[in-house]
Amino acid sequence: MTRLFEDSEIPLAPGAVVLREFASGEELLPLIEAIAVAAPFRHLVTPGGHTMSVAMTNCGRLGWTSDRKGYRYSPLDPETGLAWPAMPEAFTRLAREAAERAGFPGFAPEACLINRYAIGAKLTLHQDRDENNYDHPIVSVSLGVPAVFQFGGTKRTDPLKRVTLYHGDVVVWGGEARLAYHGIQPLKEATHPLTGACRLNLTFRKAG
Ligand code: MD6
Ligand code: FE
Repeated sequence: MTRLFEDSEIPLAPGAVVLREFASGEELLPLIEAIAVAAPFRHLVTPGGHTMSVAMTNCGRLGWTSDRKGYRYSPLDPETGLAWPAMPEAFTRLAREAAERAGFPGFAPEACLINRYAIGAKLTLHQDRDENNYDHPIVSVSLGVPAVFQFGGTKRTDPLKRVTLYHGDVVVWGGEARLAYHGIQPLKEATHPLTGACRLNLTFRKAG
């Protein structure tokens, strides 16, 4: 594969870095397809009653889910009543290697949330605060159509920076950036040879 940005690391904020083209979509996409057969993508409802535009599923011992009662990590897929599909070894390895590159050695995620964005889908500004422990980083992998990631500070009203995330980019987010507000702007019309008119994102966490 040609790697235009081989090994380039772009600091976003203290504790947050983009590793350009760190992940191989060719390896990851068939694994995501297999997970989605066992645990289909679905549009979750927020505690406020809104249906999310992003479709989600999970793999690993715990999965992130939402309904009218709140956000939580659950060992079972509420849709099927079954355990989430196991986390593929290639996922665990990628997350560990990316975290290590960013200065967080020994990362062993037990939860992988998989987000699927159609054109126009977005993720409103939020903090990731449903985990029990903020000492571990989050590793986030972008695949398919590029998206504009926005990130601010620990207050919703802090000024936002924007960066476009491309196929294969990995963001590692920890330390003092761990509780920064962030979101994804509405996906612009585009197609990617491997995913079509769609963006996929994997976020790896240690939840407990
Ligand atoms: C996404 N990502 O990229 C959504 N959260 O589709 C996130 O919400 C996120 O990229 C925490 C850390 C990194 C992330
Ligand atoms: Fe997030």
